[in-house]
Amino acid sequence: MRQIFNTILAALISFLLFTPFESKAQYCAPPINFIDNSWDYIDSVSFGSVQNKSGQGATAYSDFTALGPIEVSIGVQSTITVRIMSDADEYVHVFIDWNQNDTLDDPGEMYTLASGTAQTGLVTLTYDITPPATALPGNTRMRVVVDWDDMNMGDPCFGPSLSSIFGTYGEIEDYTVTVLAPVPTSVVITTAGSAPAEITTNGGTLQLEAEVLPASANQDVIWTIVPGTGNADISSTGLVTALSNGNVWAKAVAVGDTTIMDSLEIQISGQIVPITGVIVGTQNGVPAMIDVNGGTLQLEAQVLPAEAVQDVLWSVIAVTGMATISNNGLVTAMANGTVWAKAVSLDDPSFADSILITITNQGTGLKGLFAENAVDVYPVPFENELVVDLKNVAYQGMQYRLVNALGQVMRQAMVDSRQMRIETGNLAAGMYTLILLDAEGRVSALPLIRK
Ligand SMILES: [Ca+2]
Ligand SMILES: [Ca+2]
Repeated sequence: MRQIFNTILAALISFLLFTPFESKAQYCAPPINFIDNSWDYIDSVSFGSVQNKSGQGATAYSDFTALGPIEVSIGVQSTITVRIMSDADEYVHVFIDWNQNDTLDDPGEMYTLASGTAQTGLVTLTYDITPPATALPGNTRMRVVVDWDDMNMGDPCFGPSLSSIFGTYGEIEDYTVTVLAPVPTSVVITTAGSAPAEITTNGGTLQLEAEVLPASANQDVIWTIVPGTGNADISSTGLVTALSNGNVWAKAVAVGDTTIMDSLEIQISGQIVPITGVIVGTQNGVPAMIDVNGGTLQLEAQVLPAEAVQDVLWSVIAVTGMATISNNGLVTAMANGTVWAKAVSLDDPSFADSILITITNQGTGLKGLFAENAVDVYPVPFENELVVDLKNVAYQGMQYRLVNALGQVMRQAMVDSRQMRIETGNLAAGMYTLILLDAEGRVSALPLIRK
């Protein structure tokens, strides 16, 4: 029968001597002088890379914190094996200070490997330990305790409980456990509030969120933007700011493993890009000339920068020749000479460019049907209808065109009757030119005002 070896006096000394070491500034030191490890002790501990056959210690407390590493990953189960020398009725606990606050028995920090063993002699105990998601990565303390008859009632400090007043039996071993953040397996990008993955306002923003899986892994990610047809900025917290229209990819790379990432496509519209210039040229860079009777020349306008709105308004300004131009920059020659073709940015009309076009080989030039009073036109100014009375002019093969101030053809047809009625109800008010083009390519032109 084992003996209680302490006196009440000794217990009182114990209380007085060791109470100061209960301070939580450091891990508590068990009162080894009052613990008898000759009957029951920790024979070996196996965990991680540590296989420590300690046997019966010289004292009832041993510090093995220099051994290691014992690496465990948050959320990943690891098995600890503790072999004890049992005198029956042994209570075996493992404490791990997951939150690293120097207290070993916070909730979730104690694992009970045995509660009153029946066997005597060497007994092997195992336990599967899964570090909780709240565990802090880094080195922390593990304490293995064998406590006969539960005299310390799960106290990792073997403090001044009633039992310790009379001395106690068992052994305590401390180790260092290295807690590893779990390795990321995937990243998932979503928009905050499940908003559509788009930005539609000028300079607008979109908040993104990245979840690193498993949830216990380091949640930090590095955000970048991969431009597509558009462009954007992204902050370190995943806030996307639109720069130009088109699509971009937002990318989040897990800090815990930079091979783990996700991308999300974002559509950007509504961005106003400041225009820096307009360049007008001919399609395929051909010379700026028309040398075929009634021929055409396709022009092109490039608005700078390329991501700016490309819409332009085309017009022609007669110099010595005459031409019309379509909405798409197609110039049609009408009379020999030169004309300027001009493109103005619709987004910012302060930017424009022009090209001088030389026109040759058109019929035999101008003809003054209007100056000769050979044709009557009325009313002047006109509004919803323009009447052209050709009187005695031979009009077979003759065309008419009604051209606006930009040189765009608004009405055109073959002349099919001596007295034509041209419907002009939906034309905008402003300056127009009525052009008669006879079968020989001769041009007569008359400026008119639409009310
Ligand atoms: Ca031992
Ligand atoms: Ca703790």
